[in-house]
Amino acid sequence: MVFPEFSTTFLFLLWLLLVINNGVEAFHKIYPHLQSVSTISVGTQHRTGYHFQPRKHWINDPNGPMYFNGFYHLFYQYNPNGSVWGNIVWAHSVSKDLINWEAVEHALYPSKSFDKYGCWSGSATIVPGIGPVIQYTGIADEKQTQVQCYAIPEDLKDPHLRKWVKPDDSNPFVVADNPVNGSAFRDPTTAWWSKDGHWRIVVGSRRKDRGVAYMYRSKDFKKWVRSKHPLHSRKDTGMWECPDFYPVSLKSNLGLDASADGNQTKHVLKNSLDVTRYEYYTLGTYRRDKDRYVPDKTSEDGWGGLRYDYGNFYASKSFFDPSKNRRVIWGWANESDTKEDDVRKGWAGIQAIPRTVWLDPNQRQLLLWPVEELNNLRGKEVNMNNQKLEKGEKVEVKGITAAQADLEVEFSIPSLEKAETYDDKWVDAQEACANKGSNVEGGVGPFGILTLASEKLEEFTPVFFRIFKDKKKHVILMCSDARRSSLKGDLYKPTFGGFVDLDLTKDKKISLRSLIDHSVVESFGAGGKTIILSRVYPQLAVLKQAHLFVFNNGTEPITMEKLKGWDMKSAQIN
Ligand code: DQQ
Repeated sequence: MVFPEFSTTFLFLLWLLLVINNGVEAFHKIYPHLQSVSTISVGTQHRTGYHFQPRKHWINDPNGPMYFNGFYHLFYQYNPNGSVWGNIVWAHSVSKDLINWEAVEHALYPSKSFDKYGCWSGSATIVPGIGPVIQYTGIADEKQTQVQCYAIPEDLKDPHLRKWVKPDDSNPFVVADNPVNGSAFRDPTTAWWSKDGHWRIVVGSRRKDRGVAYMYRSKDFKKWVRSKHPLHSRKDTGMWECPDFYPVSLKSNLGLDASADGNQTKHVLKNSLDVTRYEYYTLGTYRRDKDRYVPDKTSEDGWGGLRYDYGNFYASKSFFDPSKNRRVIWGWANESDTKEDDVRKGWAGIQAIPRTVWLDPNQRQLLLWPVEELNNLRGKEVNMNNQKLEKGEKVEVKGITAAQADLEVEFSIPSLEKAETYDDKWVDAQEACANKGSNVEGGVGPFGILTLASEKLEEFTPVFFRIFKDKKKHVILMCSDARRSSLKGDLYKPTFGGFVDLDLTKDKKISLRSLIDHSVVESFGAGGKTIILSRVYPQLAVLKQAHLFVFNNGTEPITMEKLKGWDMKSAQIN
């Protein structure tokens, strides 16, 4: 994203957020009168079949994901009393496979003077000899002063770790001291250990309009001191929420523990930007000698940087899963529905499907892919191979439940000759997607799929590629367009878009996987290089009335080399 007069724009956005939120610093929209309106009956039409959600009410950030003694744990920000943000506790579910979940007691809720006004986001660290420790942000007063607190399991022998206690010793373990701004100081990361005998964590913050990752270190995991300088900071990015900092291997697809050291690694720093409600990450080097993180020159450090997801995906958090030697990322997908409808349907928010993450062999970006356990939900399968799609042609994928499906398609493009010239005036991929929608005829593309489509196409959510020529190379655009997703008019219907960093000149093939689940279309382009999650609310294309098509609206014919589609069974969730 390019902001020409950036600081002015930034200040305007910040001012707008402050006004909208009545002086409370940004984050979630606040509706005091709806915060404790409990639902009487839950609307089922758009509930998901296999994406994680509680039985009712509001959910936001994933918190403290971890694997311990045979169980995955997912905690999440939750309002037990209503379908908008407020009354925040850490709800808790446990799982053997990351897909089917059992709800247990809330792990953290306001109970101490230091978290009387809320238990906000944080992370878990498995500390050798101690066990899991949760570090989270407590809201200590009505002014929303943020302090960092910790909790440990009451009984390590309980496989579900149902009860958590907040020891009086060293709690809160950090309060903001000069120059840290205590009203913008939250979301501690998982800790990592270094050979100098210290644990370290990062806490998100901002100094004026500079996003900051303050670093703290400790020898005993109780007393923490702030390092001389932050791990990293960046001007004009505003408040850094939910930072995540972890190593990735240069050698293999396997994940690494947060403390992994050595010269065969690179580091990732991800921040969720409160001002835009998008995230970005950089790849870079963690200079342990200097205690600083330095992003690579190939990674843009700011608003226009790389994203895990170019759609509705925020406050993500990763963890290392030692049982499968992988790193897994969770992220929250908010509703795009109106507040009134959230309250009416009695629930709001889902978690995206957990994604395994590793470094792209090109070393310029990450790759993310749904955890393999998701495939266990695949039921009936359809196959359509070697089908040519001429300009304007579309074919229906029949025989599966299009409202709850998993689809993998591989397209091949005979020639790139007809690719249109990329217009440099487009500010970003999202704008290019809005200008060149799925119905706008092109040279190479648009081609892709029409998800959650009604029979006569009054409603559909297209996910598609379009290929352009630029000065030196081809530009591949991937779009997920919610503009025609619902006959309901008053919704947020964005045209999300991202570029795909793929060299098409070699084999001229590109793949697309889409996880379709009633009100979510989660799409993975080119094996997880570019991902877009859209939330949509069709009125006609629901349940058995939903259809799925493959289409080409470019003049160059496209071949659908392989298509596999599956009915997805519902997961057992909570
Ligand atoms: N949500 C939490 C905060 C975090 C924000 C509050 C991000 O800790 O900064 O519910 O969505």
